[in-house]
Amino acid sequence: MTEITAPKSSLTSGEFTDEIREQLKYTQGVTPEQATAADVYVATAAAVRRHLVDSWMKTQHDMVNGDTKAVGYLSAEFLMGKQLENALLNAGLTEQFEGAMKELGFDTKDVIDAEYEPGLGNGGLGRLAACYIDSLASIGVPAFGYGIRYQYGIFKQEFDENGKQVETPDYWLVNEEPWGHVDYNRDQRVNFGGEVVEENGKRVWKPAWAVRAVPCDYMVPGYKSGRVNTLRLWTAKSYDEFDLLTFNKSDYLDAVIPKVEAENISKILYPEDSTPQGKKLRLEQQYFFVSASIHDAIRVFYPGEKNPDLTTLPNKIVFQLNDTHPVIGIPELMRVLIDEYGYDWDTAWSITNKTFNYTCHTLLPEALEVWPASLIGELLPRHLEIIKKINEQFMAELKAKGVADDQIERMRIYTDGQDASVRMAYLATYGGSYVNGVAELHSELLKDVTLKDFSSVYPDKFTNVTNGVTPRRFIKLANPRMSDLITEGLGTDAWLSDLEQLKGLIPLADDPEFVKKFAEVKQANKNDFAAFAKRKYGFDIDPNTMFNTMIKRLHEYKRQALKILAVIATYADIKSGKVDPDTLVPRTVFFGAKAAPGYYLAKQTIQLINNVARVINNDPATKGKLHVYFPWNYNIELAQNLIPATDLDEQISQAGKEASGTGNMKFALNGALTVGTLDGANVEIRQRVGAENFFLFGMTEPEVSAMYAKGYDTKGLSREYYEKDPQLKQAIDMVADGTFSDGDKDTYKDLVNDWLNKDYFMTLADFRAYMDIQAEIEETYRDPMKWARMAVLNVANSGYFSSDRSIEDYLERIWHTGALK
Ligand code: B1H
Repeated sequence: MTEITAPKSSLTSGEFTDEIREQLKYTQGVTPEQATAADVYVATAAAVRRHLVDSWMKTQHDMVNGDTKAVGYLSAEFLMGKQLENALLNAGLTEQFEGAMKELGFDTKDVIDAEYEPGLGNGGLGRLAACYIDSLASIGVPAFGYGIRYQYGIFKQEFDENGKQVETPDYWLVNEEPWGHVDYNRDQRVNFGGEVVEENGKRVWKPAWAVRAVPCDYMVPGYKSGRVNTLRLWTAKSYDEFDLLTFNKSDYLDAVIPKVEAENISKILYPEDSTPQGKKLRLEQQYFFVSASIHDAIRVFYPGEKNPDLTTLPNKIVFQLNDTHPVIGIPELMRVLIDEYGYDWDTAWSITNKTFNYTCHTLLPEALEVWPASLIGELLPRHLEIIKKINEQFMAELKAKGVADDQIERMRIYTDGQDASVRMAYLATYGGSYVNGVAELHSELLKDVTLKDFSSVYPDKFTNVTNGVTPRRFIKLANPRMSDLITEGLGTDAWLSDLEQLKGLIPLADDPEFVKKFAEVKQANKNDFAAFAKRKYGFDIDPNTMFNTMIKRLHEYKRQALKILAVIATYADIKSGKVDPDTLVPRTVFFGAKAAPGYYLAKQTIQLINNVARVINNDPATKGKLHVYFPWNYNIELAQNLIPATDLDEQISQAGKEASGTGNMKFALNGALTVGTLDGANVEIRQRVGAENFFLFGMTEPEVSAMYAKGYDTKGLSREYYEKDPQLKQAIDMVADGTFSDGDKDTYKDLVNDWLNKDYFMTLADFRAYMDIQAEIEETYRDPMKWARMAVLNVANSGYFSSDRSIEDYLERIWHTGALK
């Protein structure tokens, strides 16, 4: 074994060029003269991988042979983004790459662009998983990310001529994908269906069909840690390939069906964010990757052992359940221990309980997965038996603790009766050691509302870990200019692995020279973004306007509707002459958002935004004063380009609905100011950057609750706001009267109807406060040095929101492990 090495700075550009040439020749089969940027990308990726292999092997060796417990992060989503630049950074090869591209005559941008972005996640939850595996490797904690290698990631979003969202498949594997290594020799068998029979007094599962889980391994290099972990994503393959060869000619098409069905399991990512669909295929996906991963961990940690002592499993690995999606892992580990390794129930329970922990990412009741017992019984009959037994044990335990009968009834994991079902969040809470929310407010609400019955019985299980983001991708790579300025200001680049060091910038907020440079960086980023948007979308953006951005999934609770109504209101004021456009701060409003394909009101909101953009951008009355752009297909690349160019970030969800948010952290760390509600991690951001450097508005969570109690959504109270506020009324009337639908009054009728009669997320009730804070924002923006100073203070005080800190919190509060020695 070679020693762990810090990133190799000793390699010269010339040597790296030779390595790339060699890959071009022996792998791609092209000369440097024939090579395209795509060839060079693949060759460079292969060359970088080679530099990581020794550290990867050493990390695995140390993990298996040492006594540092590993982390298994079980997640249905890993939204990784493009890999090349990040791998170069973490391997310490960025400069060599730049030199090599010069030598080979390629633009680094073209080569980086040649990579197809893998979209194996929906949004925040998937991106958080990606940030966490980066931080685990950077801190040096041995870890596996376990998930699914979907063939189709999150859909590609386009807009049709009416501004409607159109979804097209994201076949990210069209071209060579140089990062993953398919390991056919480390496959796992995953069984489904069939029945459970009694044999020699034992329950024995006789499955009806099986799928072959084949791992594809991705190296996860730590930043300057010399450690490289593994992201293991499973692909479903059929065992029936062989039968195809013996097919009866007339049955050829039928002969292929089992293969197609088996391979469907890893075919596509469900594009639902927050509202899971209780579909059979989805449960198959969940069980598929979780079962394969658990067996894989046993294989890794007890190599070659026929009768491993699995009572030591909790000392070898701790599994983190990323939301309810992998919770079937709890009955699966029970089954493996009892049926496959012969442990008794109590021993198996003790092992399982110590091995799992659960992170909840939501407060929306509809987002907590509940599976029909009939479906679990059909696909996983043995698991259903185990779940029922867990439920019985649980209820007996509650009874013994003196919990009241009605509370016990409410807490059932398995609900009896006709519509018998299994509540995965309850199973996870009882079956694991710890439950955490993802921001302080969220964790409090989890304890006090969503899982109140559980926290009253098991208060010590509950904890908080506030989310974080990786500064390597979201500061260093996304914002190189600001990174250089920070390094210059602090006199070191050590902040990249210890983000609290940004505090050292606080005194520089009072240094006009530094603040001026900071403002110049923002301006340069805005110029860059305008050029990028011209190239990529054909937009003509004026970089000398305020860049005001709202990028996130389209969901009613996030309230894109509030933002667009405010834009419409301002537009109306200009049109009616109520406001002289020359008195306004010129502003460019950006939206980026995908809607779940079946989410009707969200899709109508997208259509409305697109048409407001069309009307406003073509109206001479607002030219140079107010513009709206909606770049389609919001993804990690767009985030990396737009966040560093943004002046004002929108985090305007209804209080009590956004579990944390992570975009809010990325913006604050890139020197954008936030306009936001007291929701999710906004609360903690504001606490840290200072109330005077944050634009707060809107109802608080208790005010929202009181408003529901008054019957806001059930008694149609939103209409009062509409009637009483002429500016709001005018904005809604314009949507209704066809201003943004070529005169057609029906286009947005369901949206308007919802606003006026239900408005569950209280957009109308918060409208006035939102308009008022905009006036304050404008006044502040008119003083560029003041704004830039506030932005510096946002950066300086946001170091807490590094995912390295989140991981340290998980290590201390939940995982009880640490870095490899
Ligand atoms: C979050 C999800 C989610 N919470 C179901 N819940 C999904 C739920 O495929 N599904 O069915 C997919 C995703 N995602 C987000 O997690 C929260 O809304 C954010 O507030 C939070 O920042 C993020 C990471 O914790």
